[in-house]
Amino acid sequence: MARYYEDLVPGTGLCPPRAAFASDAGRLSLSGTWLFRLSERADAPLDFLGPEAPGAGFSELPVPSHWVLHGHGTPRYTNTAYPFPIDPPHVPDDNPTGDHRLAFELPAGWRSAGSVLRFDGVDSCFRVWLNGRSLGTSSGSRLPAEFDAGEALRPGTNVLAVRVHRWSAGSYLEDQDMWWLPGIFREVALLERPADGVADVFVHAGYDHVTGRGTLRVDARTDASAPAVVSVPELGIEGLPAGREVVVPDVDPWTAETPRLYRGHLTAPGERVPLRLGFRTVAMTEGLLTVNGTPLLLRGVNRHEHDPDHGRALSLDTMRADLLLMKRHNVNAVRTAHYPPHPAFLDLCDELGMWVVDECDIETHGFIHAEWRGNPADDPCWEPMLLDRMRRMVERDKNHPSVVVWSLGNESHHGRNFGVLADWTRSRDPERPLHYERDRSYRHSDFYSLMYAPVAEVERIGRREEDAPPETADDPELEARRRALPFLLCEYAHAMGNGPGSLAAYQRAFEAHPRCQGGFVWEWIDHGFRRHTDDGREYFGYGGDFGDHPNGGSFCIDGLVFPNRTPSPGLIELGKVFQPLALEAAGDRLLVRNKHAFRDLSHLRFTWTLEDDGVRVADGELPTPRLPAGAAAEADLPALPATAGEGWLTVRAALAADEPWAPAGHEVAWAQFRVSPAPPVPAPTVPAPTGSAPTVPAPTGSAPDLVPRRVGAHILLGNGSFDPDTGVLRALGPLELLGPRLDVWRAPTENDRGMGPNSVAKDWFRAGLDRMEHRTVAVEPGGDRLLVETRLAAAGFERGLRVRYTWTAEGAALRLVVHVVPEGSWGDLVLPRLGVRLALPAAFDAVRWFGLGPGEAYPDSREAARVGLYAATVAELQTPYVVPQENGHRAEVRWAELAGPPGRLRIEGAPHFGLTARRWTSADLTAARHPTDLVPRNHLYVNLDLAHNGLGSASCGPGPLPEHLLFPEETTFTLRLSALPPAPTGATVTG
Ligand code: IPT
Repeated sequence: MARYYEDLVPGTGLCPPRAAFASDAGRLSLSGTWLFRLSERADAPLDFLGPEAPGAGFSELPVPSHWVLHGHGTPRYTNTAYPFPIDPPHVPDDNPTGDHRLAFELPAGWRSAGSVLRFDGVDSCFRVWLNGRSLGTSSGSRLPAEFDAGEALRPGTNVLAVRVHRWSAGSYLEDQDMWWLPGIFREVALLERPADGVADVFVHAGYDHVTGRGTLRVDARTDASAPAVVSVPELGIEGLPAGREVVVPDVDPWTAETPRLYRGHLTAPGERVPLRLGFRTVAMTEGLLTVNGTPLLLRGVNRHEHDPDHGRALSLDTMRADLLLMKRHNVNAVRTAHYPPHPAFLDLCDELGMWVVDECDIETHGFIHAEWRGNPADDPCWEPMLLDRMRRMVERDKNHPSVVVWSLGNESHHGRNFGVLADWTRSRDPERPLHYERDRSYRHSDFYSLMYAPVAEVERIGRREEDAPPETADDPELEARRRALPFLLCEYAHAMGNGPGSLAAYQRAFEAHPRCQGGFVWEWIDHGFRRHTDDGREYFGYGGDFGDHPNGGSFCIDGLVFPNRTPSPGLIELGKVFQPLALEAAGDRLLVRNKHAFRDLSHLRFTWTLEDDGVRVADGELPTPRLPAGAAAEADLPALPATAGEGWLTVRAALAADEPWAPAGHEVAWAQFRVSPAPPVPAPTVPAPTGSAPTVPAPTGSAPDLVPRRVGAHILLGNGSFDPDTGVLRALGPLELLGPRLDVWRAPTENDRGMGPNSVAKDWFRAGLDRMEHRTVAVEPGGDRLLVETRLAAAGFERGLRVRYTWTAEGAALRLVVHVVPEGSWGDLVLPRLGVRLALPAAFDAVRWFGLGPGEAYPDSREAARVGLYAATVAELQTPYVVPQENGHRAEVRWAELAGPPGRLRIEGAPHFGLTARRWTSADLTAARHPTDLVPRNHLYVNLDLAHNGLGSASCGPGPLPEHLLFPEETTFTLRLSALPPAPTGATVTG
C-alpha cells in the first residue's frame, strides 16, 4: 500500500457506482465533530485506527470541512499551474495528510451485513479503516465512494479512521481553476442495506409532445427474491414491475420552466425508495437540442461550489440560495463547472427548474505547461481512472430530470480516453447528449462548443459560416458532422470585477440564430475567502493572500455574485438581458413577445407607471397578454396624461402568485419607454425641473456680476471664484470646491487589465494616462466669459489633450463648456474615460440624481439601468468589488445634487453626463489590492464624464465591441453648476 495515492487506479475495495437515492433503510449520518491531525507527509504513524485514544497531535475538526479553512495549513489557488511538479503520477514527498477519526455508536438493531460507508466527497485521495480493518482507498474528489462495511462493523462503539492526502495521482485530473481544498468536504454516512433491498435504480420517464403521453420505466438492480414494483398514485400506477414500461396518457411534462415532479415509490420486499419523476424527453432534433420537442435557449451560468467561509463544503441553504438567486435573475441553465456538484444541488434543480449540464471531475489543464506531453486524456494508463469518474457521475446523477447533458470534463485537451468515456456513456445512457469543448474535432461531442468567442464569431457560427477548425479541415465527413451540430458557448462573458460588457450583444446573437442555443457566463461566484484586517475590517482574500505560491492572484474573483452572494452589477445586467419577455412600444401599442420555451404568461401580472422627470404621476394595470410560449402579440397601452418634463413609461411583468423560487410581485421583466420629448438642448437655463428643489437666487442677495473681473487674488464671475493662475474654480457661492479639470484616468478594471497581450491597461500605463500633467496655457477673462486654456499630457510624450474651458455666468449658475482637442499622434490608443474631476469638502455625502440608476452603468453594461430620480450616500454609490477598480458610475445623469453642510452643488448636463463620487482618487483606487486599503481622504472626488471606454470581457475573452471604444477625438461638452441651499426634507425618489 506504499504510496497508493500515486497508483493509476480509482481506488480499492469500492462498491460499484450507483444512483444517489434516499430510502427507508437506516442511514446514520457521521457528520459532526471528528478528531483530526495534520502531518506534512503521507507516512505519519497509523496510530489512530484502534479503539485506544489516538496518538498525540489530534484536535477537533468539523466534518464535512476543508482542514485548510480551520487553521491547519493554507488554501492554495492556482488557475492552470499544478501546485506540484508535473511528474505524473507522482506527487512530492511533502504531501499534507489529514488523519480523521470518529468513534460512533451503532444504533441498536442495525443490520450490519452489507452495510455501506458512503463518502460524498473527499479531496483528493483517502484510505479508510473501520475498527482497525482497512476497507479500501478512493480518489475522485467530487464523486461518491462507497465501501462495504458489514464485516468490520460491530455493535456498540465503532472507530472510523480516514487518512486523506492532499496530493495524489487524482490531483492531475483535478486542475480546475479554483482553490485546492483538501478534506472530507461532503457528508459521510453509514447506510443499512436491507436483505431484499434495492441496489440501484434508473428511472426512464419520457414525454411525447405530440400525443401528450408519458412513458415510464424504472429499471432496478436488486438483490431481492421478488421483483421490485413501482407505484405513482397520482398517475394511478400501482404494482408496475421494475423494468416494464407503461404509457401514461396526459401527463404534465417536466421542464425547467414548469418543473412538474410526480412522487412515487419503488418497492422491493426489503426496501422502499422514494422516486421523483419528471417526464421529459431530451433529443437532438434537426441539429438542435430539444426537450419535449422544443429547442432550448440556454441562459446559463457556470457554477463552482464556493462559500467564503467553508469553501466547497456547502450547506443546503447555500445551494438553495444560489438557485433562488439564479431563478430570480432569469438564469435557466447551469453548467456544473467543472465537476459534479453536491447531489442535493441537483435535487433542488429538479424541484425549482433548471437545465443542467453535469460535468465530470476531469481537468488536466496544467499539462499545457508541458505542451500537453503526458496528458492523461491521451494515455491508456489513465483510462481506468478517467472512465471511473465518468461512470460515477452518470450513475450517481442519472435520475435527475434537470440533467439534460453530460459533459466529459473541462480543458483537458484531447485524446483517446475521451472516446472511451463517450462510448461508455452513450451505451449506458443513450437518452442524453454529450458535451466536450476542447477536442476541436468534436467527434465525442453532440455540440459545437467554444469559450469566449467574440460576438461576430458567434454570428458567423449562427449562419454556419465559421472556418473549419484545423482538426476537421482535412476530414470532410467529420467536418460535415461538426458543422451540423448546434452551438453552445460553454463559457463566455468573463465576469471578473467590473463587467462583463456586451451581454446584450451576445443575447441578440443567440436569439437571432437558432443554431446558437445559448451559453454559460463565466462564472457564478467570486471565490474569495472572508478575512479580517488586524483592526477587524472584513475583506475577501484571493490567490497569494495566504502566502500561497505559485498562485493565480485574483483570477478566481470572476463571478456574478460577490463571495458573500451579494449580486454584483453584472448579475443585475444579466437578469435584464436574460428576461424571458421582449417588450417594445410602438405608438400606443405594446409589442409583447413571450420568450419562454414552454410557459405562457398567465403567471405574470403586468403593470405600468408613468413618471414625469422621475416623479410618478400615473400608474395602472395592463391585461396579461394571452400568449403561449414563443408567441408575440400587440396590446393596448393606456392613454397617458401629458408630462411637463421627461415622461417615461415603465411596463413591468411580475409574478402574480408565489412561485417556489420567488414571492408574488417579483419582477421578471420590464421595459422603459420615453413618451414625451427631450428637454431643450443645450442644458436648461430655467430653474430646476419638476421634482427637484427650486434653484435659488444668488446668496449675496444682489444680482451676481455676470462679467469676469479680478478682485484681489481671485477672478470672480457670477457666484464663482477662480484661481487667477490656473483658472480653476475654487468656490461657488458658499461652496468650496476645486476643479473641474479634465481627467481621463479610471482605475483599470480587471477587464481593462486583460489577459496577456489583451490588456488595454498596459497600454494606458505605458502611455502615462495615469500620470497626466496639467499646464495652464492662458487664463483670460474677457467680455462676459472666462476662458481657460490648458494642456494635459504625460511625461515623456509629445501627444496631449488641449483643453479650453469657457465659463459664463447664468444668474446664480455657472455654465462651463469644455472643448477638447487631441494633439500629436494617439495611434489606436483608447482613453479610459473622458471627463472632468472636481473635489468637494469631505462633509458632502448625500447625492440625488435624475438619470440612469439605481446601480452603476457603463456603455456596454447598461441594460439594467432605468431613468429615474434616485438618492444615495457616497458609500452607497461604491460597488464593493473584491479587487478595487473603477466602479459606481451612474450614467446619463441629467442633473445631480451633492449635499454638504453649506448647501448643495447642483450639476446639470447638456444633455447629460456620467457621475462618480468617491472619498478617494482614481489613483488610490488603482493602487489598492483590497477595499480595506482605501482610506477616505479629506475630499469628495466627483467625476463628471462625457464618456467611458466600454467594459468588455478581456480578462479572458474579447474587449469591448468597436462601438464602445473611446478614441480621443475633438469633443465639446457642457455642464452647468449652481449652489443651492440645503435640501428641503421629504424629497421623493424613484429608486
Ligand atoms: C477557462 C476555464 O475553463 C475556466 O475554468 C476558467 O479558468 C476560465 O477559463 C477563466 O476564468 S479556460 C481559458 C483558457 C479559456
